[in-house]
Amino acid sequence: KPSPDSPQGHLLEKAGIMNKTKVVDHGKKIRKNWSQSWTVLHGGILTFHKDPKSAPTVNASKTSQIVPEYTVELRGASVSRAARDKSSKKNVLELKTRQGCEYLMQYDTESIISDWLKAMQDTIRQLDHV
Ligand code: I3S
Repeated sequence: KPSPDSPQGHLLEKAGIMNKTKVVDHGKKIRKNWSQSWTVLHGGILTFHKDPKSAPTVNASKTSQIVPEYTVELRGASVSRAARDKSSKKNVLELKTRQGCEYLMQYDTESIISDWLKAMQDTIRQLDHV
């Protein structure tokens, strides 16, 4: 049953720290720039927040954690384990959007990465039906 908070019904929600980099921007390959990100999955949107370490001052670092860097619409997206040639890092996910953007997401703890993979796949599947 749709709730006021999520008009499209129940969508899984998840949040945590991830390493991420954008690799393709609207079809154009871009240079990797891995950074840590507070990552939130809510209402079919994945939001990567800015790396607090990139903040210009110590005081700004708290607020920068809540500033979105990328917002990714999961409707029509696909996510899977990245092929080995995509990164030398372990536990890497590849997220491709309908708009032709691609992101890599990585975390050293395998269980955390498999939970994110499952949550995003479930969300994408649910979005197919609404
Ligand atoms: O796929 P690539 O180009 O080997 O990715 C690595 C580079 O982006 C590298 O940066 P510079 O080429 O600017 O020095 C990064 O430091 C590495 O982390 C990238 O590779 P991994 O395998 O970590 O995704």
